[in-house]
Amino acid sequence: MNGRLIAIGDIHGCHQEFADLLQLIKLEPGDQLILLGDLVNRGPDSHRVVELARQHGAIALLGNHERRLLAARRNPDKVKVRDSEKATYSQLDDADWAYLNAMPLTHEVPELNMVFVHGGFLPDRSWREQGADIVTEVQVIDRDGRPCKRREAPEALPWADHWTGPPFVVYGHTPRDDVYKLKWSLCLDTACAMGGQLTAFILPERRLVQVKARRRYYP
Ligand SMILES: [Mn+2]
Repeated sequence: MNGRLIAIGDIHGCHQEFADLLQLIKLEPGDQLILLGDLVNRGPDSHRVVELARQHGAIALLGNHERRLLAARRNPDKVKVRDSEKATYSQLDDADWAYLNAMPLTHEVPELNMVFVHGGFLPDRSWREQGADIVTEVQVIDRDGRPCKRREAPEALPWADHWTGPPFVVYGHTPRDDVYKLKWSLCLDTACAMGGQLTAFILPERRLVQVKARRRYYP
């Protein structure tokens, strides 16, 4: 690694906050951005987020929102675009779709013993074997060991509470008021589209940088 590695949590269409954050961290040539998925939907302009990501050569991981949009585009007869996604769907241009289409599920940095992913992992099998239905979706693990959303199993613990590493996992997808840091994981989804903050984690120095959302874009 020459420059820094900069991971950023769920941007969700908040292009102004994304630009603000890049300015605040003084992005330099040689820095590598890793976006933790869910670049699109909820905020004001998904196209501008994806365009900015492309312009900076960011590695962007597949989130559940990109996955659903791609499924609707590939299989329009089977997967309907939700009303809440129609604006995004019509904003994205061919280059944006190609970028979404190429998004990997995970990004590994062996020299830091770190893996980046949108949602998370189940603790009972190798992270490398886990598919998109798990790694873009999991928030908590229910009593039967299944990956769920928080609202589906309100009493269940976050997947990260079960994760004992290595590797150290940096992820998004579960919005909270602030980062959720445990010994072997760090969640960077600080609910920007809901009026929270957009968070960057800068490596190797392990520094957090945040910008406040200009307003609440999503209920
Ligand atoms: Mn998500």
